[in-house]
Formats: sequence, structure tokens, C-alpha cells
Amino acid sequence: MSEITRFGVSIETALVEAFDTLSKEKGFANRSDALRQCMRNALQEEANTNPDANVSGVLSVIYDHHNSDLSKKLTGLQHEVHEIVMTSLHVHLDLHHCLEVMILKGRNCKVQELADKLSTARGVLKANLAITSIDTLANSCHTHDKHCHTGKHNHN
Ligand code: NI
Repeated sequence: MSEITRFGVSIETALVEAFDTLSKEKGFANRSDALRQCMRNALQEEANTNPDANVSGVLSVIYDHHNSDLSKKLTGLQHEVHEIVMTSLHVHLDLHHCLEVMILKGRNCKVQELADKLSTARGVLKANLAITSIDTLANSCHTHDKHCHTGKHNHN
């Protein structure tokens, strides 16, 4: 269990009330949990701007498979950087459209680069990348010891 710090904060009453209302609506158990989440998000946001950060990313791309060569091109681009493509899932949405979801993991700049290449490929209709810094997970490690997230750890 991580060491816990308790601290007093001075905040305008109206702001706290608005925050508490929102926290309740979102389903947080208490103010501390809501505040923790905000802090992690702030750290996360900062880490996401670091090109050298280790990140995981979920990239989804929608395209029309009748578009000549696009499927091949998208596959080719993924092969070029196969070390950061953990897995991909292809769903035939309807007669024309395909959804391809890729789980990426690696340096932020490499993940962004692949996402840019795939999403700007001619014929791609929609693309979305959600990245999460892996480096900041250490700040969320409540119940595990220092060795967690090194790859040697077993979650039973
Ligand atoms: Ni398809």
C-alpha cells in the first residue's frame, strides 16, 4: 500500500459544491477519489505531450474496402512498424465499411507517427487515436510493490 498524505486545501465554496455535484453524478464514492482521478488525469495529459513517453494507444480506423488497395496499404503500414502493433481487429461493419482497431504500444512519437500515416491514407473515412502514458501508471499503484509493471509481475 502506498503512503497516504492528508492535506488541507482552501477552495471557494461554490467551486467545491459544483465539484462534489459532478463527482456524485459521475459515480465517485467520495471527494478524495474524484480528486485523485483529476490529479492522475493532469499528470497523464502532461505525459501524453512527451514524445519519448512510453504509451499504449488504441487506434480505430474506418474505411471503405472497395477503395482500391487501401486494405493492403493499411496492412503494409502496420507491418513496417510491427514492433509497436500489439494486435489488430477487423470488423466488417456493413457491405462497404470496415472498422480496424489496433492496440499500439511503444514510444509516443512512433505511435503518433503510425496513427498519422494510417489516418491520412487516402480513402480512410474516420480515424481516432486514444493514448495513455504507461510511465504514469506507477502513480496509480496502490496494492502492488515496486516490482509491478516491469513485466515480471504476475496478476493471479
Ligand atoms: Ni471488412
